[in-house]
Amino acid sequence: MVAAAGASAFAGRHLPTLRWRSMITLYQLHWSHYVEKVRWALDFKDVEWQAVEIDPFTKKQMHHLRCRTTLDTGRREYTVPTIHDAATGAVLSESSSIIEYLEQTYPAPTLHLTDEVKRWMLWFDSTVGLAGRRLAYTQIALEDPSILSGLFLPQFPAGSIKANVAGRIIAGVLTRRFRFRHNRADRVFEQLAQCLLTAAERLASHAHLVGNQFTAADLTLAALMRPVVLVPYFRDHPRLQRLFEWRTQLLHEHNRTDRVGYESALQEVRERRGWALGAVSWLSPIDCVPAEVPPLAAAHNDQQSVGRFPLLSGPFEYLRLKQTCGLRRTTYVSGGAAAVTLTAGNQISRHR
Ligand SMILES: N[C@@H](CCC(=O)N[C@@H](CS)C(=O)NCC(=O)O)C(=O)O
Repeated sequence: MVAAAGASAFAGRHLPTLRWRSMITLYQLHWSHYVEKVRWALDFKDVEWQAVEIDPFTKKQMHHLRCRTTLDTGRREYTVPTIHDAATGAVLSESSSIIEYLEQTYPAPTLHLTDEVKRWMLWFDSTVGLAGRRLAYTQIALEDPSILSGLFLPQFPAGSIKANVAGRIIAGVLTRRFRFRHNRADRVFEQLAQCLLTAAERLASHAHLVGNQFTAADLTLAALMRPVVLVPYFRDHPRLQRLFEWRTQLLHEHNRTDRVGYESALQEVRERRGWALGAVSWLSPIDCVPAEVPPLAAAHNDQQSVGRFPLLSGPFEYLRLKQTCGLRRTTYVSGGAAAVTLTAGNQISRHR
């Protein structure tokens, strides 16, 4: 289901023949949208790289790097993307810091890292990246958790009992890690809508977010929107259709793969069943006023500690999520907003 699932080393585009010349090692979970942001920057700058797929549970491939990120909770953890540049000895995590490093070390072609571009990047990292991940995982956990074992435990054959049970346990652990049960209280939909609608407003009259050329801000938005496509509330949002088109066009121009395994897997399930969890019970139509891009000093990261016994507490969290998530079934129509009925505002009205 997932390309290269289970591989311990995942080839960059110049491997394997040029492995000995590789300059940058990219530590990754291949499905991470933050990782895709860095892969895209590396390819754009035509820097040679190789990827190391990490174990998502132990992250043991990264332990020698001693480069951890500080989460919003204050905990310090290994995160991907992290790079090691053999040419300079630099080791860095945080996708936007990595892009700044690449821009300084490999300046051409440029990603135009002006202060304005950096502000957009950090806002997208802290909003589109986090909220998109949280809401897409919520959808998968509730619609078909076995897809999660395809990502985290690819050695379990798809469709097997093991994969189904493991998927539910992972769904529980992720529920704790990303606070799925608090999506409403944390106003995750609203924050994501405001950021995307602000970008959409700018892109309605410009081809790029900043200036007249492709910058790291465009790259960041297009890469980090990938999980958002899985969330029907946004996928079918009438004021975001042009933004999705802009993204598709940009991916096409830059030869980026548009779809990863978990996305196709969920789409297949939705098409087979004919429904998705597409309606959000508590949301009134979002009449978003575009925001100013906030001046952030660093990207937020909302990952939480999963506690001491996540395998025991996870299933209870998952059951409670199912009871309280507030998502309702809507008819699933593949291919976008065209066939969707909407109320006067933005809320999808196809309850079954
Ligand atoms: N702000 C960071 C976010 C990085 C991040 O959260 N990466 C996730 C993968 S999407 C991760 O490393 N997760 C490891 C874990 O959950 O333990 C960036 O821009 O690089």
